[in-house]
Amino acid sequence: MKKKIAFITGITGQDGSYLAELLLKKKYKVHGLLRRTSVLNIERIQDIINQYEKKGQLNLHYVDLTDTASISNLIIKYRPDEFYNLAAMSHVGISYFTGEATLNINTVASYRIQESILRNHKRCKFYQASSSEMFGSSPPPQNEMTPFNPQSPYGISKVAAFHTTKYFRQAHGLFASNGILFNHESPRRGLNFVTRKITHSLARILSGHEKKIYLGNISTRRDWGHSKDYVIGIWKILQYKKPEDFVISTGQNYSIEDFIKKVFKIVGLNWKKFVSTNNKKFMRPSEVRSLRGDSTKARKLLKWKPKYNLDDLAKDMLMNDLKLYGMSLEHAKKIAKKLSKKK
Ligand code: NAP
Ligand code: F7E
Repeated sequence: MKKKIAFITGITGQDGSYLAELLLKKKYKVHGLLRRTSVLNIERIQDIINQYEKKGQLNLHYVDLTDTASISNLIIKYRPDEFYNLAAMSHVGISYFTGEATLNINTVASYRIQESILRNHKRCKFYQASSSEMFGSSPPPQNEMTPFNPQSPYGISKVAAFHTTKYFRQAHGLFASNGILFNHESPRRGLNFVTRKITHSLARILSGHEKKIYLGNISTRRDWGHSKDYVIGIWKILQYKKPEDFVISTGQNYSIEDFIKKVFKIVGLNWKKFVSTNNKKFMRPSEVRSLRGDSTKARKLLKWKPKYNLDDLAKDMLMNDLKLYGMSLEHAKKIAKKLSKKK
């Protein structure tokens, strides 16, 4: 049987790397679209490059998402079955400073890709990485029927890309679906998202590289899952019999403070002595206070459900960061004991 061909933008990111692994295991031919950077940024996909590139099952292409021809040429040449659009300026806090660029990559690039699919290869299915940030100030629980009230340029860009996807579906008959994913994390999460900042900084504190973690508002609440579980949801959305929009979430939410407590408890350290909060640099002009997703639709129609809970996730992330600094959990606990006595 002919192997399915998938395109992934954002393959070098957290979700792109896990999704590529999943699809390669399912025998897809994967084409990763990446941007040129002055320093090669392929750390998260180095293992699959080693395993699959020579066999021709994984191909990487330089593309500029502001350049329609660079996208269209690849669609025309390889005629993908599925197109996963994961590339984005994905940091909400930074989007307040780079609003125009955020809209260009997160919204206009999505429009460009879908228009190119429509013109060149209409039977290609399209996935748009939509986000719970679109709900913004709408109170939880949020599901597919909840109104959007974005609170940041990032949220606005994702609402516009969401509607772009619906437009290509409804007006032009594309198989174009939105996955409305709530926060999801992993050992591959970028270092400046709050969960990874906490696990990574704790590893740095225990290894003597840092003294304190400086955070912003720790009272906000998020519904956190594991990226490994969520990429399965992403794939299932495009395997559904028709294009639709789905919320993917755990249904539980916790404050940032709860997450800090969980992580520090793993090594037995009192977090209050090591965390500074309400630092101006990390406060946002408008906050999304509470997100908790109702993913009943995905659980019922896609038979999707997460395996990881927040304790598993926190442990997975912390163990990885301890390892980066050459520490086992036992070793980390011993250092924590010493630090507790010192202060
Ligand atoms: P991520 O780790 O930040 O990865 C983003 C990817 O987009 C990276 O591969 C990045 O490339 C690429 N990218 C950024 N700007 C680009 C540009 N100008 N041109 C080309 N590529 C560009 O994000 P993630 O957590 O994997 O999230 C994947 C997608 O899901 C994003 O669209 C995000 O907005 C959305 N989403 C994420 C979450 C979440 O909680 N993680 C929740 C809902 C929706 P570089 O590696 O070169 O920077
Ligand atoms: O912030 C607060 C911050 O940056 C979570 C992206 O993947 O999920 C992510 O967006 C909360 C916010 O994620 C710090 O103010 C406190 O209330 O980890 P975050 P996010 O903004 O929820 C959505 C669903 C996406 O789609 C996005 O792409 O934590 N917070 N102190 C802090 N946040 C950061 N980053 N750094 C702090 O020091």
